[in-house]
Amino acid sequence: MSRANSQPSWAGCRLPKEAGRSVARAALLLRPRQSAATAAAALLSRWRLPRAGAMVKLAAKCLLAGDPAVGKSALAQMFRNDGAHFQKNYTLTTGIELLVKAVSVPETSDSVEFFIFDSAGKDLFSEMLEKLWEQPNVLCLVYDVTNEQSFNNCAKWLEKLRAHAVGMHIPGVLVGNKTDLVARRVVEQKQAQEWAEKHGLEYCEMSVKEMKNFEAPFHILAKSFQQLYKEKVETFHSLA
Ligand SMILES: Nc1nc2c(ncn2[C@@H]2O[C@H](COP(=O)(O)OP(=O)(O)OP(=O)(O)O)[C@@H](O)[C@H]2O)c(=O)[nH]1
Ligand SMILES: [Mg+2]
Repeated sequence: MSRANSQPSWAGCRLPKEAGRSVARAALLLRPRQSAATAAAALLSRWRLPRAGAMVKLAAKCLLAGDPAVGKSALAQMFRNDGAHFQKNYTLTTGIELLVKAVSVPETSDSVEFFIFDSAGKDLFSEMLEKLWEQPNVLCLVYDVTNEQSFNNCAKWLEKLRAHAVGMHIPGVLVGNKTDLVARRVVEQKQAQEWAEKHGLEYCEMSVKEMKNFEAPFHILAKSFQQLYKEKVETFHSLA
């Protein structure tokens, strides 16, 4: 979403205020014999689309989900503090903690500001907080490579996300955490990667404890989200 104006949402991306107004006006201005496409094109021609190549600042609601104790909060804190602090003691999250941090989209001048919703993994709490899952833009789904159940439950988390984003494409990344616990590992990379691919997710592994790769999920999501935004803008350009 462009942060220059207020931000109506459109299929997971946010577009400038004029776009929202124009599209809303399309219905009103549609004349009896005019097709929807013609009306939309007429209106979009009045809306100034971002110039190709212009620097874009996007913002995205990022759901951080997964079973209890897989390391979601440790990841969120580590990411926010640029690797300065590893949360050694387990403090069960009982609600949703909101963290905000911007990242540059790799190999571009664009950036994405993530509003990270660090969600409770425990069912009792997560079910009470479903309202806060509404209108997500991206998903960071974490499991623990030493805990098979946490991997198996990723299907449940994904289903839950999709119920909150019917008809929308939500870029997501599956993250295997705690790779430092080599001897205790039970979920192999290949297995998880295949599952991620099958479900349309990117994949990466990390050890928050060893500060390995903890920024990777957000870089991946920034790239995917920016890509989605560009596709939406191109679609609008082609209509205008
Ligand atoms: N060995 C190891 N431990 C980790 C790693 N990341 C997190 N932990 C530990 O795992 C425990 C649980 O971490 P949290 O981040 O609180 O887990 P969570 O997913 O937020 O759990 P809920 O809030 O209950 O959903 C803590 O004791 C962390 O220190 C890691 O990469 N390696
Ligand atoms: Mg937590």
